[in-house]
Amino acid sequence: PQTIRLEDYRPSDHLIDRVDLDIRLAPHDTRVSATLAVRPNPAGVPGAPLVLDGDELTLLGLALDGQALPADAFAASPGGLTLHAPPQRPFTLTVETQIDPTANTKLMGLYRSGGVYCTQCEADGFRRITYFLDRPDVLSVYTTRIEADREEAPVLLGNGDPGEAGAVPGTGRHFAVWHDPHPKPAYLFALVGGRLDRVSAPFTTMEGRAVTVAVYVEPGKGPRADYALDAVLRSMRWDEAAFGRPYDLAVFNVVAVSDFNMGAMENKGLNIFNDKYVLADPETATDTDYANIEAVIAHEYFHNWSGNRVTCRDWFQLCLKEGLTVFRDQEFSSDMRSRAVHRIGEVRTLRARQFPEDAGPLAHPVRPRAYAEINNFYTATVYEKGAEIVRMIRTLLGPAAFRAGMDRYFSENDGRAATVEDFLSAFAAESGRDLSAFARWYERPGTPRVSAAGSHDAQTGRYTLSLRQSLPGGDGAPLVIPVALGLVGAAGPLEATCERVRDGVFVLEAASDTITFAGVAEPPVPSLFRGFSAPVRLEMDLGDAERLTLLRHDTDPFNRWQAAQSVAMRLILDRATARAQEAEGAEGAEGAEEAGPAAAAYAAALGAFLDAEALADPAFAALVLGLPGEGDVANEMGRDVDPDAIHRARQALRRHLGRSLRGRLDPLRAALAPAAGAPFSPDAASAGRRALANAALDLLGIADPEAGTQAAEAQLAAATNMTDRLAALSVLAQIPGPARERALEAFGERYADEPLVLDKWFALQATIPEAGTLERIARLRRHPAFAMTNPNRVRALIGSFGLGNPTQFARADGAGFALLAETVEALDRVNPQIAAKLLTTFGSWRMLEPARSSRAGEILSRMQARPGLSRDVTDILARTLA
Ligand code: B3K
Ligand code: ZN
Repeated sequence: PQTIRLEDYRPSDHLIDRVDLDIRLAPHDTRVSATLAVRPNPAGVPGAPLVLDGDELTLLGLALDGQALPADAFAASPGGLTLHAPPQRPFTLTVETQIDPTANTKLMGLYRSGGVYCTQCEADGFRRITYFLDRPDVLSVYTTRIEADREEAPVLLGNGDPGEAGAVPGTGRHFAVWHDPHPKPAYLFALVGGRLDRVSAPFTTMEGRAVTVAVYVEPGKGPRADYALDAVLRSMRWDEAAFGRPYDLAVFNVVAVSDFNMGAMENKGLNIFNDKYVLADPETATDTDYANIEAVIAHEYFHNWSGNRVTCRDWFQLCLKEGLTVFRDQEFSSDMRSRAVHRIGEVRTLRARQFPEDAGPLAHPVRPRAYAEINNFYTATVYEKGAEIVRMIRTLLGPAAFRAGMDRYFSENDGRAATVEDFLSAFAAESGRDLSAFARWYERPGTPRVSAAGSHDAQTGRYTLSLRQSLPGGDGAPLVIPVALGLVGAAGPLEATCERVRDGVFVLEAASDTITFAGVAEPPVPSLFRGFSAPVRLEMDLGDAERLTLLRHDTDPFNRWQAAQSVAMRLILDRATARAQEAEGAEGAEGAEEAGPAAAAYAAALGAFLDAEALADPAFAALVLGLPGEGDVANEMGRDVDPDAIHRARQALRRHLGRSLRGRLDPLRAALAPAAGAPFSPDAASAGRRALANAALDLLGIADPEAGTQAAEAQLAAATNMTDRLAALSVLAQIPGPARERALEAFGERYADEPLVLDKWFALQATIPEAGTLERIARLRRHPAFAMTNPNRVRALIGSFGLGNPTQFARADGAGFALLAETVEALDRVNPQIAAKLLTTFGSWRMLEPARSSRAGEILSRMQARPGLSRDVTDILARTLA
């Protein structure tokens, strides 16, 4: 495939100021008539041909200023339309195309989901609707007339504000016209037609504009849309208060569909969502689902400014809208919930998804320099690391200059397609700082390492801290790294001074640097990267006792949590590497799992922590109790990874922790139980209590499987909400035996008609870390609810296996890799985008020990030899194997 490079960017030779669309929906024969107001771009090449993008289109008619074009004036194929010598003045081009939305299983362009017509145009789906300059720097004002059968599609929605609507006399059809006054790139175009229920609410903006907010869902599911509707209203208010950004149309519509390639899409005034991120009620949604709905609703809404009003010049600038909008939705969720708890969640996601990406063959800069298939760059790096960059700007500049920079960025670029340079220059202008060295964050792939060493001089009361940065494989100029830090003593935080630390932040700009604190009477424990102030790996030789001091006394909740994680990580690593060295087969007798004094000290510290604080902040306590994931441990090892050894080591530590805390678990669960008859509330405090109670149940399950089974069965029977029900089922799923099979079967039957709940059930079974799971997955693939055409089902069953079941995915016999590869190959013929995404589960294959990695390599190479793979899969394969 052809490589597209940032350095080759040049403006379009033509612009399209207005687009008038007339779309007549029909299941197989949809007709699209597009009238384009085209003019030469003064910044382009004069006299250049007009080259319109297309993808699987059938051209039915073409006219220039109302006159049919002679055959030799143009060239057309399903993949494009070229006018060899277009007029060098403004002109109108009318193009008629035919498309088949029912046959569109790629879910890009116009397609049908459960009978509902809907669209997905980002990144390049609009060219599957009509021939167009399908690039984000061509902005047009759209008017769309949608026509459909009145029975089949009583609801017709488009971008912008509604206009004329009515019947098409004598046909059983009707139409609606939508006009969007805000110029936008084609990727923000959308329409919806179908039979849908609606919930709505009024909103008045800070400017006094009256807005009607509505959420559309499958018939009968209206009540499940209330939470999402409320989340829209809260997002609108928050963006006004936090960023001064009001909404700008008379309506804001959200539509939930069941077949969707990603989470949701920010089309102007008409956000289209995967129904997983809209539908919620206590019976079917977990606390995590509620939190995700709130976050995704906010994210798409916030794009109205960061993405739509200010869009991207080209796809290399994707982080400009995505990283920024993730930052904005993280801030929103932090304000709605607990900031500390949310921050820990953000970092867990970053480490679980972005760090491995950055350490493997798919690593790329936050602003990539080249791509073969842009849809493969909607990655954790662009999104999550992109958000961390924005967060660092705020840390470096402080909240006031940050806000001023944001205001300037929005006002300078409103209605424009901007670049990362435009973004940085707004902050430079407001703060008077030179951000050119900081800009390296956008260019360098890989996770930087910062190593730290400290020494205390009791005589002078000085503490010296040396920091050194390095980027794997990189020898370029250093990065600008904000290090939020403080010192902690045996009995609490220390008041120490260092003139190079401002507002608690030292900025590491050189490859290495040393700072000195005065007034340090006792040997301190440094608390570095508070709040995870930069996306780096910190290497520091702290002892467990020092880390446990941080857990106890640090003022920074993130580093308190981090301290417990670091101790657990070292314990797991030590055991996993010792195990890996012992000739294998030693699925240790219980005796071999005897914990040493270090594990005992860790468990004792967590016990004391629970006694002191569990009930004061249950959500935080639940996080402190959690061990690093198996993937985190693998990533920390970096090479020669044996997932079985990691799994055993982690399980052993969990078991030890559970047994040590055993006496506390039942009382804790009892203390956290809601009052009988109390109504369910998805708020953060209630969710936190459930999280801690379920963490206790989980420890009970591993410490004492018999008691755990009983408690989980009881919880399953009594649960009044999906959070508690699924948590109980997850505990049972980890304990082989008839109780597990009974519970799984009953759950599957109970929710047979609830696809989103069945997804949880598929995912849970796919992640059981046992050899029998492969057989289970083969069975579930034949389940009537499973379908390759539905991305949620595929992600639930196969994606969860690849991402969440390291021992079985990376089985030594290669059977797990083979399962993934077969699915990717089959799926590639249906939906290449999802196939490519699934294939990225192989991203860390080179980290595995030689036997496993050579199996993975063989399977990937075999796939590469197959003819007819999509560009999406070909691109991921080539990079994964490179
Ligand atoms: N902007 C969309 C993602 C589009 C993905 C295209 N392959 C959703 C979001 O990030 O808000
Ligand atoms: Zn986004």
